[in-house]
Amino acid sequence: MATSDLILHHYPNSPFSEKVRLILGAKGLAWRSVHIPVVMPKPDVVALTGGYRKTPFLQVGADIYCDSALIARLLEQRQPSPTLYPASLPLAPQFAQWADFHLFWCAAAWAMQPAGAVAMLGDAGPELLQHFAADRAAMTSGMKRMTLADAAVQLKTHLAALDAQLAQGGPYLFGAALSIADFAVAHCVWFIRKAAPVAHVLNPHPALLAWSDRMQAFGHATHDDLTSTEAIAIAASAPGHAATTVEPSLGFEAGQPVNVYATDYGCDPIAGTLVGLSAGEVVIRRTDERAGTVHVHFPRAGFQIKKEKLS
Ligand SMILES: N[C@@H](CCC(=O)N[C@@H](CS)C(=O)NCC(=O)O)C(=O)O
Repeated sequence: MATSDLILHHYPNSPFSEKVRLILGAKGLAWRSVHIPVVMPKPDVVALTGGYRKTPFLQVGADIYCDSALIARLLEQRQPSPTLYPASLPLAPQFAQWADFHLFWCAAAWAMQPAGAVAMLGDAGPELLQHFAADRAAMTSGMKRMTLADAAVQLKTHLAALDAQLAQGGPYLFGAALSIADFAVAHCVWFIRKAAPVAHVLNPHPALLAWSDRMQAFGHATHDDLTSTEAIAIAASAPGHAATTVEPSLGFEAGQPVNVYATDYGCDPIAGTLVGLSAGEVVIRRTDERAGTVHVHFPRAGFQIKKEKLS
């Protein structure tokens, strides 16, 4: 197998990783796989991302792409077919944002109710379950988490709407054209299906289940394994970075020290020097003892940039 320069840092049970794995599958892009820890601490993750702790992220040499929405756009550049952004569906990315937040948190609260969590985390044991719960509580400390009662009623409403949409013929959510919206919903449904004891919530929705089978049939494309130490060494020895510029009139200047924050959860600041900015992306340069000089990329939507002194 030809070695790919696309390195996905992920873990098997991660829904947003499944979203990216299925996109890699649909596009037939070979990749390299680094398994990362499910909970903090994640020293090898932080060496590359500078503090972004969410899963997944994608590495290409010394460029680090955070957030599945941005990773999807990079993969689209690499392999435009099948497109994730058909011209006939201009609202697909906005719909995907809804699924990645609202549908995801309903699905997560439903799937991680005690019976589902035990099935998902399996042989983890009570200590690990507790550690997992404390880790996720810290990650979402600024956010109002859904109760199971909230999630149950909202999830059922969303699932019924998705099923009714697909029952119009599909084969994809918005008809003949596959789009990023399909992948953003697919990972939420996949997560519920993995939580087998509570997956019955999907049973009244045959069109949704058949579509989920179709999405999973894209598979994950060919990939081989890499250790996080090897991935860090690849960053350290990379010859340079992807070209990037700070566009004018967006409120910031190249070379400014900034902090970048996710605005929903996992909002830890990532400090660096601004080297790239557009309507779609913010890029900072930072240096790590082991990884060397890396460029960390974030989507502009869902992230805040603040001019601040480097700490
Ligand atoms: N907006 C992010 C969300 C990523 C996300 O929430 N991932 C979950 C796992 S699927 C996570 O980071 N959980 C905490 C962790 O893995 O440490 C994206 O689209 O990539």
